[in-house]
Amino acid sequence: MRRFFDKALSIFLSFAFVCGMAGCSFRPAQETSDPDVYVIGFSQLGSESDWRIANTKSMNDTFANNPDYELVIDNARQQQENQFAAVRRYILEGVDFIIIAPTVEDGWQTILTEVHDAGIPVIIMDRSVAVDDEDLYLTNIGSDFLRQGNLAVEWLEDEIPEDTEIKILHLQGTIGATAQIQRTKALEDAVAKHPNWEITSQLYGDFTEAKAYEVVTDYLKENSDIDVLYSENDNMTFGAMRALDEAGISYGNGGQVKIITFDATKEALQYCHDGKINLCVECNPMFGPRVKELIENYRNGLPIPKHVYVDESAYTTQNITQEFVDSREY
Ligand code: GYE
Repeated sequence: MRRFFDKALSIFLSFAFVCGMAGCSFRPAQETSDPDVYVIGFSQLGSESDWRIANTKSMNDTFANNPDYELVIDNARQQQENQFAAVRRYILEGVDFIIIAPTVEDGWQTILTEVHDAGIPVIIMDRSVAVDDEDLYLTNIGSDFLRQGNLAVEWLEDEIPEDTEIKILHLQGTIGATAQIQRTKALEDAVAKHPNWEITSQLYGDFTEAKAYEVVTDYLKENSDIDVLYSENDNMTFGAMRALDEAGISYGNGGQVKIITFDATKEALQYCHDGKINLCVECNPMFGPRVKELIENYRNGLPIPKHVYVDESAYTTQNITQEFVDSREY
C-alpha cells in the first residue's frame, strides 16, 4: 500500500496541477475580453479522494485547450459555504454557465434561485441537490448511487449463506451527500431484510483516507469481531486497510474481513486483482466530455434530459484481469 503521506502529497500535487492548468479559483472569471469565449464557472466540492482528482482532471482536460471555452474552477474544500461564495462570485462576474458538484443535497434553494434570477444555466454534476423546483437547474449528471449500493448488497447476498451471522462495519462518507445517502440506504435496507446481517457500527470517514484510518484504528482497539467492511469510497478503504494491517486483522480473499468498496479506482482495482479487496463497485468520474456535450446541446437549443446517469458495473478478483487494471484511466 502506498504510504499515506506520499498519497496525500500526490493528491495535493495533482490538484495543484489541475488547478494550475485550469486557473483554478482565486482569479476572476472572464479574464478574456473575447465575447466569443464561453465562460464556465465550476464549483468543485473538494479534492478529498482519487475519484475527485480524476473528475476535476476530466473537466479540465475537456475544456483546457479549447479556444471556445474558458473553464474556471473553484475548490470548495468540502465546505458548502465555500461553494455558495464561488457561485455568487460567478454571478457577479457574469459567467455564461455554472456547473456545481454539490457537497450535500440540502441547502441549495436560495443560491440556485439567485443563479436562476441572474439567467445563468446550471448543471448539477456528480451528487444531487434537494430543491423544491427542479427547473432551477438544467440537468443532473452523475451516478445512480442506489444502484451501486444494490450491486454491493446483491454480491454479499450471494456470498453469505442465509444461516450465517455476519457483522458489518460500515464506513460512511460525508453525511448528507447523495453518494452517502444512497449507498447507506442500500445497505440498511438489505440489513433490514436479512436477520443474520448486523451493522456493528457506522463510522464517519468523510470520504477521506486520513479520517477513515483514524476512526477505524480507534474502533479496532475495542472491537475486532468484523466479517465485512462496507466502505463508501476507495480512499476510506485504503485508510481502513492500513488500520486493519496495524491491528493484525486479515482481509480480502481468504481473510477474516470481506471488503466492499466504491469507486473502483486503479489502485483499488489492483488490490482487488491481488485478492486484498473482495468487491469494487464502479463509480465513473470521467464526466468532462458528456458535460461538454450537454452544454453544446443546450447552446444549440436541443432538449436536455433532467437526469443523466453514467454506465457502471462491479468487479471481483474473479472477473478482472491485470490488463483491465492497467488500462484504468483513474
Ligand atoms: O465515491 C468519492 C468522492 O460523490 C461520487 O465522492 C462521489 C463520491 C466518490 O469523494 O470518492
